[in-house]
Amino acid sequence: MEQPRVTANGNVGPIDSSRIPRYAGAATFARLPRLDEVDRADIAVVGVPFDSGVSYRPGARFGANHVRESSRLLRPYNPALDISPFERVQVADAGDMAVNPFNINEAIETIQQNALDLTRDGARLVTLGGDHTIALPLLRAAAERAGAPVAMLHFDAHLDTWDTYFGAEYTHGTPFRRAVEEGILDTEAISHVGTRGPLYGVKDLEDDRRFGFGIVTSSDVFRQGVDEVIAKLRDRIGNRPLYISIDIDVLDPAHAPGTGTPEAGGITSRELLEILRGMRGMNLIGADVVEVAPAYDHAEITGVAASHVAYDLVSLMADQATTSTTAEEY
Ligand SMILES: [Mn+2]
Repeated sequence: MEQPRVTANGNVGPIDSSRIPRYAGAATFARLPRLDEVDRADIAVVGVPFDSGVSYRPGARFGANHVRESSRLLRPYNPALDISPFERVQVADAGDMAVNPFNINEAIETIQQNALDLTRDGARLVTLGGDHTIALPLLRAAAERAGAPVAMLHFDAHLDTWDTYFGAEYTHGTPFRRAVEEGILDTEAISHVGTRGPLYGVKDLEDDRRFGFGIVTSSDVFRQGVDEVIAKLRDRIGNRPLYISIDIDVLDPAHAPGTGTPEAGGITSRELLEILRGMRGMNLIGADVVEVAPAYDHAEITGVAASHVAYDLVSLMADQATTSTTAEEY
């Protein structure tokens, strides 16, 4: 079937929803073209169907396709940032990485290599998980492309800086300890946002602080408010190359029931989107949205939240790529 698309400035955009209803046809992210249909992309949205690193509920291997299905209603103009991201730059859906579900070490190597391949010509990646294990190889690739350790904002109910589970070093609860050990994070500029819930002990927090992480808890977002949180984060990160990793469980289970390790008392999808929009102008070089597990979702609540979050990440990248305004000037 013919697929009429909205095009502008030489960029091939979504399928024209005035001619083909949004619910028709195979899903790509925001109904954008596949990467093989446009040959090149400034921003590539890619899936990683991998959940062999989870410690509780499995199912995030189905996350990327669920987010694609839930992204059909994304429209091309983002009023919150006053930008039409798909007109500004070429955005494409790069499909899924094919990773080994039975060998975590091999999967991590595959993800790192695929991320390097996709960014060879300067494209920025927004990756849809998959469980949080995948952030480690994505950060390795981001640091290699940046030529330096990268700043990171990590939105999550959990720290993900634990050491091992059942002796395993590479799991969805350990990627950021490994990343600090590997020297790929700029430890002057790394923060968790939205953490909450019980820990194994106070040593979890002591270790985390020793690695250099700042923490904005879910309570901090509530008590201090979004604007104060944004100001603190911007101050800490400055113009450094920034990677944003978003575990959808940073949202309260009311806003994201479809995830593997839910915790009560989370931030709202409105707060998450507002904090992200507050990062406008930052040097955002890569991002991921992980831990969407559709088997526990209802009415696409989690999928819709994740797809809007990914849309705002794409919008931030498109904005930063096409304006000369620096982080300090915003
Ligand atoms: Mn996580």
